[in-house]
Amino acid sequence: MSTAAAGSPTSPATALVDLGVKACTAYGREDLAARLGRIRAGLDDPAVHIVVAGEFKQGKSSLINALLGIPVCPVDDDVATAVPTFVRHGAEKTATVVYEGRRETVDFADLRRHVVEGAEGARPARVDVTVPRKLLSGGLVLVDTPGVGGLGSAHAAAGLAAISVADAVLFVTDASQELTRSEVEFLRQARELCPTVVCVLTKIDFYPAWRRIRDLDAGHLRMVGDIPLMPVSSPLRTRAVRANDQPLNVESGFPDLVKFVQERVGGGAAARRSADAAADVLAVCEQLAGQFTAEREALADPANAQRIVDDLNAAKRRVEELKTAAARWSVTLNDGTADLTADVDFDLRDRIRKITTEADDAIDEVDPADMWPEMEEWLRARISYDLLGNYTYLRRQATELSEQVASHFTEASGEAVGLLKVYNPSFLVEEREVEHRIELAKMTAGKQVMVALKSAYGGALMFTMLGSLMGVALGPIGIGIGVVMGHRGLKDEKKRQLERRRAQGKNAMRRYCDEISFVSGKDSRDTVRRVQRQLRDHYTRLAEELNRSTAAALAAATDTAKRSQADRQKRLKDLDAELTRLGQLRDRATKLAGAA
Ligand SMILES: Nc1nc2c(ncn2[C@@H]2O[C@H](COP(=O)(O)OP(=O)(O)O)[C@@H](O)[C@H]2O)c(=O)[nH]1
Ligand SMILES: [Mg+2]
Repeated sequence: MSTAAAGSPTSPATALVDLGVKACTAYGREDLAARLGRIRAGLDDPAVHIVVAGEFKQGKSSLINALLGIPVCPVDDDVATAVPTFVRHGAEKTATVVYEGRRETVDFADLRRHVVEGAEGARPARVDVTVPRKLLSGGLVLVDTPGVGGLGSAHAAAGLAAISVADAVLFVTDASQELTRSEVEFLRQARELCPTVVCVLTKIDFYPAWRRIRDLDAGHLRMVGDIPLMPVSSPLRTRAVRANDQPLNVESGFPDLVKFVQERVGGGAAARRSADAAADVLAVCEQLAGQFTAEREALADPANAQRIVDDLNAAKRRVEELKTAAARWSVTLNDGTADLTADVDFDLRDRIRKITTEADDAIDEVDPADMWPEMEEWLRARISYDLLGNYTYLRRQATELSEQVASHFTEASGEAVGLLKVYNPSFLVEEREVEHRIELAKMTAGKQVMVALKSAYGGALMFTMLGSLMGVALGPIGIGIGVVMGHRGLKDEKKRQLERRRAQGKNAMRRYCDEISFVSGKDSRDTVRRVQRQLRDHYTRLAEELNRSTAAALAAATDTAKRSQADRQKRLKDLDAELTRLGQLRDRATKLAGAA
């Protein structure tokens, strides 16, 4: 990983974290320095994923090519993109086809062969492409997703799943007609999963009535929430770039889109990362300052020194409890994980049960011989949406669990800090501070869950998972009407055969649903386990940090009794200097956390 360049959007945060590391090292707290080191590594890796989603043939691949000014993603009139393509910055054009478990470098010019529908051989999970383009040099990654006819399909859910770990979504719809109901529904779900969603209206060069469509779409978007709409034309942009024609470029609508991508998306992601980093620096400052504050107060007010030591002893016992296996946070985490597993499993079963009932009812109404392809398509779409619903549920519940665990720490450490506050109201500011701490705790709590989820899916793996699920065949259905039909009882025979087809159809649906239940049940149990591990490691480290901080405060406060008068004055001066320095670091961190 390269070091974030000076002048990058996260460089103020990097500088702040570096100062924090210096402070931790100076005070002998390599545990806190290590924590900030991990944060810094995160800042150094600025990958910001923009997923380009939308229905089949709306112009997703063309949009990426026009944005970059070079043909990267294959655009075709009759063949669809079948594999997600990740386009990153690189010194040279390269293309790597990623299969489950192996990677294969291919000729850039040959890319098309691998990403379109119907390519021979094993279907790759994704394709990684690098191109030397300035737009991407800050870490932007554009993800071209497979399109399919009708967003109600399995691919749409795969797209949504990728969106759940994306930094932004460019939703592409062309100006041939207003947003359909399924498109609006997709946007609604994307909005819940991703902080930044923008709707791009393509082909405005081709549809003269695009302004009317734009206005209609804007109306739909207002119902969904804060989603900007940007009309563009990819061919105009391509021509403008080739001819270096500024007015034409403006007409293409791309300057606004580029600005949005750079500022709102790139800037937004950088701001979130910076705020996360600042939150950690603040937490570290608090732990470092606690020690000095206690010592300072004991020195300044020898009559009270014993009481301070007693209080710190009590605080020490409280945070020591955080380290034991019987700690309440640990119980909350273990019980919560068991509940989460059961709840997510129940949610999945409940969804599948409803689907099965619906499918059975539907089959009773029709002759599967006529309707089977439609039923298959319906079932796949329905299941993939419910799988995603199940995943969203998991994510929400896991975040809540992490917040519950965090609250035990806010309580224990809050009490410790609150205790010190009594002696020095000037340093550890007002009540507002408490709310601020809870906000920060929540922020870190949610972040831990996302870290666990992202490490598992990495955006592309989710595609593969859903993709392979969708590959489960429903199996052929015997369509033997009239084959074994005798001359007698023709009507009865027809009825009997219809019943048999219905039973076969129901069976096939059940088998498919069982398979889905099994595979995704296992997947979500694994995911919950990963979340638990992440939370356990994070909060175990935090417990250890708090223990060291409290122990250091106690030792320092106890030592004050041994100091001579002259020594005391000198030490007081030193401590004031340290606290001022830490106060400055805190102020910087607060400002940065607030700026986001
Ligand atoms: N006139 C015009 N055609 C476009 C535009 N964007 C895409 N197309 C065409 O629409 C078709 C589908 O585009 P493609 O990028 O493959 O769509 P995707 O399936 O969403 O990736 C292709 O024939 C493109 O040339 C546009 O802005 N204007
Ligand atoms: Mg495409």
